[in-house]
Amino acid sequence: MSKPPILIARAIFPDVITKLEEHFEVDTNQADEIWPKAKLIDRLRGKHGVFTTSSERIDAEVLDACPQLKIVANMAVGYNNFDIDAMTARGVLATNAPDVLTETTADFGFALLMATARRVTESEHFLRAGKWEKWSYDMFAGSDIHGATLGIIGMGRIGQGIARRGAHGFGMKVVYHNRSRLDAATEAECKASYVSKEELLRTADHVVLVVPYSAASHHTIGAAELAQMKPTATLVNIARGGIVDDAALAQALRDRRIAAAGLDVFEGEPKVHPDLLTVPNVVLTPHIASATVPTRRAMGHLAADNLIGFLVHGRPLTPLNPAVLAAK
Ligand code: 8YV
Repeated sequence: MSKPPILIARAIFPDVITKLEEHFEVDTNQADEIWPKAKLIDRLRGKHGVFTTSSERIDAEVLDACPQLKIVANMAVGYNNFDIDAMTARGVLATNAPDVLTETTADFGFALLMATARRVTESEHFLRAGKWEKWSYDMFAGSDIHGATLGIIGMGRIGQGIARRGAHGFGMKVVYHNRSRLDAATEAECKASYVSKEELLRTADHVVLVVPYSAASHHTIGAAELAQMKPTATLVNIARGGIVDDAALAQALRDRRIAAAGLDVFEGEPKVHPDLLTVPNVVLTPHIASATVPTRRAMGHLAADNLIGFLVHGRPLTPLNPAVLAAK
């Protein structure tokens, strides 16, 4: 029997490709070219499944051009690159890659928070530029992490990981805001208290954003919210570009409306708002929160296992639109 054809839309670990080749006729983009939509459609025609990253947008136009497509497996927990309704309407299954990246991403959230609050990159640039001539009492004096109030917006698995690190590791007071309140046991485990968004912005010393991107979460932080924060506060975004109004943030950083920001994601990335590149009090990283070798490998294998689970055995591991399965 011939193997079903699939596409791997971006470069990935060779062992993930090998695993998929056992079950499928595999077309790859191992050169890791950034395909325009027309090229993606061209390569996707006739394929039964596709392995995507969050850079590939799968919408109604793509789906209509590729009617053989049965499953889109994202190597990412976030799936705002998918039009889920369009997939469900056409009976196409969507899967993501949750859980395997939770702790790694929470680690990075903390790394970015600490680098931001303690001005790590700003001071390194100063040193590398040969400007370090003497010690002085206020040189790169930042703000404390231990004992401070940590405000987390978006208290899913990664948000909870950041809360646990803050509360248990650094003795922080943790407050959170989320669409729904956590159960009492989870709140106790994270030592986190539920507050309104306004109270969080007003009281937190450090605000970390871990909310999924949607029309409802677009510009969760804009000029009005930045104005509510303490002038000594830091803001960290490891969620998605578009959660923060980057132009408003650059202005707030320039005006010292808030002390500093740490950003791993950007509106329109990989382009970065030019004003963010010129303000000194921001730490910028290129969307690497999940980037450890074991975690990226686990994400790749989970996406592959979803393709195999569904197309070979009829049982995907982490479906996003299970209504498609029920309709089969
Ligand atoms: C990925 C991410 O690196 O999982 C997510 O949602 O943003 C990152 O972990 C990236 O999206 C690759 O698909």
